[in-house]
Amino acid sequence: MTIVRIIGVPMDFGANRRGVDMGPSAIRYAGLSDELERAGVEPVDAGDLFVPRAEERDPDASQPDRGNAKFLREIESVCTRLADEVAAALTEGAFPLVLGGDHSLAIGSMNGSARDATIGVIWFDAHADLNTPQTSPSGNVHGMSLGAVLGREGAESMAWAHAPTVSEESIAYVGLRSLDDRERELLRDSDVTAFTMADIDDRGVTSVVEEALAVATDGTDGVHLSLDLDWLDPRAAPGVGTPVRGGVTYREAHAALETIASRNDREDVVRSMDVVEVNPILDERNETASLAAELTASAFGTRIL
Ligand code: HAR
Ligand code: MN
Ligand code: MN
Ligand code: MN
Repeated sequence: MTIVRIIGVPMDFGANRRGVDMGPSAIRYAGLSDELERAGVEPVDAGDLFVPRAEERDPDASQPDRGNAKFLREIESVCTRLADEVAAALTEGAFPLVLGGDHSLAIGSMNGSARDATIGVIWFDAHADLNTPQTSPSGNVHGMSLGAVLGREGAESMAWAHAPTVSEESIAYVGLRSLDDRERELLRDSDVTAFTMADIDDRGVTSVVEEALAVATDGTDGVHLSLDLDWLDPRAAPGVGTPVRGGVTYREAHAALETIASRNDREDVVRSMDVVEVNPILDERNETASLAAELTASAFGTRIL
């Protein structure tokens, strides 16, 4: 039976709103382990990584020459330790499931997943997270995870984040609908595959996810799945810091993750996953955290019959 090692990362250094640091505990409280057991895998909770308290840190204490990127030193420290944890889980034969926390943590999970393998990435998100400290309008590192991992121009101050075994050709976005102007240019000039909400409208979420899987598995050893809860429509997932109208519905989200599960049933392709951006302070009765737990289980194959 697949052992799923749960790694909590209570970090909000990469986001502009306090609260995502409580995500891991809200998702656990919502019954993640039970959901995973029902999906036929064995959860083992490794606890939370140590993350310093934001109140004790100065966002600009990083380095003045590092461009527009807040809490860069703190994020580097967390992501470096997370990469080690993810790589260790894989070496020991477990599936690393990372609970966030803000999406900057994906720098750590992708680096860990790609340490001894060439990986593809599927990015369920309203946002592309392709900024660099040079292009970011906000300085929030959760909007730069992929820009940094790809080592894009302008991300020199984040050289530690570059994962050479992740290439643009093996990355697929699903559900994009909010890009900064500079980010749109970066995306157009890249070899990353982007399926927007309009593609989901046209072709249906199942076929879009199948295509994303084709992109991320072609020539790779496995796939890292990154699930940002703001991918969903805010009516289904209100507890996120940067909601964008027009996202996938509750049912489309399940269908998407079930499509991943059924592909994975035939052939093990997904090797690691993160579930990020749940903000319990902004949530309604923990429903976004519950949804995060449900969708995670769907990725492992919840069955109705
Ligand atoms: N693109 C914007 C920025 O860089 C907003 C990005 C972020 N929000 C997220 N990421 N939750 O997916 O600031
Ligand atoms: Mn994101
Ligand atoms: Mn997002
Ligand atoms: Mn590279």
